[in-house]
Order: sequence, then C-alpha cells, then structure tokens
Amino acid sequence: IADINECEGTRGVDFHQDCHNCTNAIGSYTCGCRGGYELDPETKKMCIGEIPPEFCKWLSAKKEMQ
Ligand SMILES: [Ca+2]
Repeated sequence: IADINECEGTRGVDFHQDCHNCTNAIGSYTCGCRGGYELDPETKKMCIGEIPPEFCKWLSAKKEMQ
C-alpha cells in the first residue's frame, strides 16, 4: 500500500495549516499540538487554540446525542 507522507508536503495544502507537529500515518496523518492547544477531536488533523464557546456547546450537544 502506497502512503503519501502528507507531512513532507506543504502546510495548508498537504496537511492542515493548524497542525503543529505532523506525524505521518498510513492513509492519513495525525498532529501533535503545542502547549495550550487541543487536538481537534473530530479530525485529529488540526490544533485548536482557545476553544470558542460555540464549539464547546457543539461538542457537548454531540456527546449527548451519542
Ligand atoms: Ca500518510
């Protein structure tokens, strides 16, 4: 299986602009985040800084649905 190393590509094109430390994975990639940032729980492909209140609400609403 051929995998693309997104992390060797261009930030914002091959991997997410807000991914701090890109780690290649087969068929995808994951990110590590600097202090104070959270990894997006949905995609694990971008880091979120101060989480906007709307996003928190959206997340908890989503959890209640599961
Ligand atoms: Ca990959």
